[in-house]
Amino acid sequence: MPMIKYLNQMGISFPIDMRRAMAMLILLMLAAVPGALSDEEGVKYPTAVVITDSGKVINITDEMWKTQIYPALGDRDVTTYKWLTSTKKDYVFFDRSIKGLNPFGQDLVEALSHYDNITMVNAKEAILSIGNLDSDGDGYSNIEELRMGTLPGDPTDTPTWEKEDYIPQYGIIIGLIASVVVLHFIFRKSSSA
Ligand SMILES: [Ca+2]
Repeated sequence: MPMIKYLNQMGISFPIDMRRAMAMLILLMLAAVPGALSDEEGVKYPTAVVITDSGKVINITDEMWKTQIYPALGDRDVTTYKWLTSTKKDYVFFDRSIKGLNPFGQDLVEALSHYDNITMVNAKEAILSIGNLDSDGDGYSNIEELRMGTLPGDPTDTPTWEKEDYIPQYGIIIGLIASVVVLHFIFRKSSSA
């Protein structure tokens, strides 16, 4: 209970019922925050198999997704949108269950088959080479979506949806901070009265 402890350290005392109510409020809000804040560190990306034009078979492993392909999304030539810290980054190439490739991921793997190995530079070129395609068929090209922060492999995520995706996350955090500030002043006032 770091919040409560912090408030108590500030020398605020208040009736036990108020304390309980406040604890409930903070618990409810903290319960809602992890989904918005966590980086989902444990995600393991599925292996995709590529047969290159020269007949070589390459397994794109979790490690290769993370060390060669995802970093290409951080290249300014591709996009300046901060995909690598986005909560949606796992769904750039994969379906919502992260078990298989979405249409954009499939097009990328197809584009990668023209290279003899998977490097960050090749991944960047491959992403740019399918930039003008509209892999998910939602009317926005892949590169437009990558630049506007929507998923190029998910037709339900288009630039018009963008705002709805952000407001809930920040709303929770702003709400949490605001309620702590307000409670602080209420209790300081009541304890000095
Ligand atoms: Ca699209």
